[in-house]
Amino acid sequence: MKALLWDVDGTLAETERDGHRVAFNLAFEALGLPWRWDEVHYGRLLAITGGRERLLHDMQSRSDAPALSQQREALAAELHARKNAHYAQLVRQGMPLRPGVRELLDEGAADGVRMAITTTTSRSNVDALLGAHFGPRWAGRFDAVVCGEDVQRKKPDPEVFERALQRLRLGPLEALALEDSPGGVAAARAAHVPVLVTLSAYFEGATLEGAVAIGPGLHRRDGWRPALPDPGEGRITLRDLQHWHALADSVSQYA
Ligand code: XBP
Ligand code: MG
Repeated sequence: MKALLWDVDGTLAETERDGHRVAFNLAFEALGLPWRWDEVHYGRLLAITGGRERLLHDMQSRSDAPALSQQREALAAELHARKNAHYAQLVRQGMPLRPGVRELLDEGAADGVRMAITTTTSRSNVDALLGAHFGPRWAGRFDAVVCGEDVQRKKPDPEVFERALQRLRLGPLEALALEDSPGGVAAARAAHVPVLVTLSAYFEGATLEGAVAIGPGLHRRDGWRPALPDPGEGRITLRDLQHWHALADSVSQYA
């Protein structure tokens, strides 16, 4: 296991429920639109990757959305730009990393494991979140940063992982992806990258297949499937990831 490939939304922080969703609603309000996305509705919309794509999808079921597709595109672009500006403000005001994330990033770096960001959110959103936590030179902590603008097809397409592996010059089995959602798992699997799932608020009850391990978060050692040989107190460590990563070779789910 030579690299960790980190998803952003839901994996590094609860940015979907507390960040993007809230920011979309602020953008609707700013443009005088009566649309509001509550937590349940937004959860359904997460099946559509990409904020602009999500807006266009939602407009299909709104009678007060513009009739012409060109107008819809323009409105989605405007809303999306505003949403990202609100999002950046929200994360600067304080958007905690999920517990155990910072510790694992630090441990991996100290141990020589390479780090990459593999997200299909916009680069400005990643910059806002990681800049708030690690300062303006946050990108120096990562050997590759692949975002929505860098791919032609967003998750669940494997392109984001393929690009990261190219940049790292690694094969898929030399990496471990960290994800929180079915779409992320599907993308990693399609790229033949072993994937571990730290379930986020929106996907706690999701059925996920093909992950090397699924658990409630990197801050605890219990509640994981498959269970660790030595559960108990404490957070998930690099050694635990290596343990699960080694299972990927033996259980042949990635063959
Ligand atoms: C997350 C997404 C994004 C965000 C919103 O992708 O689907 O669309 O919800 O960000 P990932 P944008 O799981 O790969 O991080 O508005 O920038 O699309
Ligand atoms: Mg995610």
